[in-house]
Amino acid sequence: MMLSTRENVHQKLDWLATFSESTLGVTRLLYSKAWKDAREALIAYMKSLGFSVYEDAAGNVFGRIQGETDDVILTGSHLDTVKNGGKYDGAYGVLAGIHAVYHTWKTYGTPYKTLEAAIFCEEEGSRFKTAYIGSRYIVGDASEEDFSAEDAAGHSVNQAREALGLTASLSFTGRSDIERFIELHIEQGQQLEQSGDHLGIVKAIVGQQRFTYQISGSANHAGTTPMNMRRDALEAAALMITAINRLTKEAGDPFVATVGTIEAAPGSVNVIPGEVTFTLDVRHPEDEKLTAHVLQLEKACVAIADEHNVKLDVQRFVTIEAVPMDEQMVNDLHEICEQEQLTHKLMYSGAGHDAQVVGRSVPAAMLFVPSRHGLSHHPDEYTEPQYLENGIAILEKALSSWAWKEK
Ligand code: HGY
Ligand code: MN
Ligand code: MN
Repeated sequence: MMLSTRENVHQKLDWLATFSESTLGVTRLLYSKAWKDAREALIAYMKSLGFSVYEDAAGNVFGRIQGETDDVILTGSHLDTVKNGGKYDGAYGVLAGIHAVYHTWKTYGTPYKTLEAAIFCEEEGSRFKTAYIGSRYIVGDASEEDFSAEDAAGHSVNQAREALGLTASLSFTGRSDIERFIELHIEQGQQLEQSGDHLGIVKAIVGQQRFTYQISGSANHAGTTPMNMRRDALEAAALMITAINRLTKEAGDPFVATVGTIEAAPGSVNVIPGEVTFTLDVRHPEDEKLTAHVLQLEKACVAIADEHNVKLDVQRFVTIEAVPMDEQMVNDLHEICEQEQLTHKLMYSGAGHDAQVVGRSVPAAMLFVPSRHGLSHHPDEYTEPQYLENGIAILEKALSSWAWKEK
C-alpha cells in the first residue's frame, strides 16, 4: 500500500518534474505528451492511495474522498507549466493537496464533507491564446471560444484535446457542489523572503489583462531601401515596448506590464521586418485602474504607429478580474498559523492563480510559501523543504477544521 508523507512530497516534486518536454527547467504544456504522462502517473498514484479518481471533459482530474455529505471541499492547483519553468509552480499545490487530503482522511476517518484533491488541466496560458482553462471550466466560466483558441502551430485547444483521446463532449455549465476551495502555492515573489515570514495568507489576487499587439509595416530590401523610406514594423514595436515600460514605471507600483513574446516576419537578416506581433500582460489589484492604464498604453502605441506610418491592431485575449479571498477562510488560516506558531503575512498576490478564477463564484483562499530570491517561472525556482512542510501542515489543519464539522 502506498503511503504519502510530508517528506515524500519533496521526492514527488522531483518525480513530477521529470515529466517535461525540456531538459532546461520544466516544460509541461496543456495536452502535450509530458502533460499526458504526468496526469496518468498522478491518477495511478492517487488510486494507489485509495482515492476514487474521476476526470471532466477538459482533462481536469479529481481525487475524491467521499464524506457523509456531497458538499465538496476542494484543494489543488495546475499541472501545466510555463516553458522552462520551475518544479514547484502548480506542482506543489497538486502534490500537497493529494497529501493533505490523504493524511487527514487517514487520521480522522470519513469526513463529514467530501474532500477532493484537484489537478487543474491548464492555468498558465503558455501554449494556447487563452488561460486558466481548467479552473474556468470547473466553475462554468469557460466557453466554446476558449476551446477554439489556437497554439503557434495553428492547432486549437479542442483538436489537441481530442488528439489526446479526451473526446467526452464539453459542457459549459460548471460544477455546483463545491463549497470552498483552498490553493497552496509558492509565492513566486520576494515579500516573504524579505519579511522573514514562514507563510503568506493571500487577501486578494490582482487583476490581469493580456493582449496581442500586431504591427504591420512593409517588408523590403535591407540594402536598397533608404532609412527615410521605410515602414519598419520592428522599429515601431521597439518604440512601443519602450513606451509601455516607461509609462508603467511612471504609474508606479503595484502596476506591472510585461512584453513576454515577440515575433518579427519574415525574419531574415537582410529584410526589413514588415510584420511584428508581441504579447502584453498588464496587472493591478484594482480593475478600474488596470483598464484605464491599458487604454493609456494603447493610446501611446497608436500615436507611435501613426508617426511611423505602420498599422497597429490590438486584441485582448485574457481578462481576469482582481478577486478578494474569502474573509472567513483568511481568518481561519490566520488562527491556524497562530496555533501552529508559524509567522505569516497578509498580502496581495501579483501572480494569477486558479484560486482567483474559482474565487469569483466559490469562497476561496490561498496560502503561500516563500520562493528563494523571489524567483519563479524559471528553472532555478526553489523553496526550502521546511517551508514546503509548513504549508502542508497548515493545509492539513485547514482541511480538518472545515471537513469534519457540519457547518
Ligand atoms: O501568470 C501568472 O501569474 C500565473 O503564474 N499563471
Ligand atoms: Mn501557478
Ligand atoms: Mn505560473
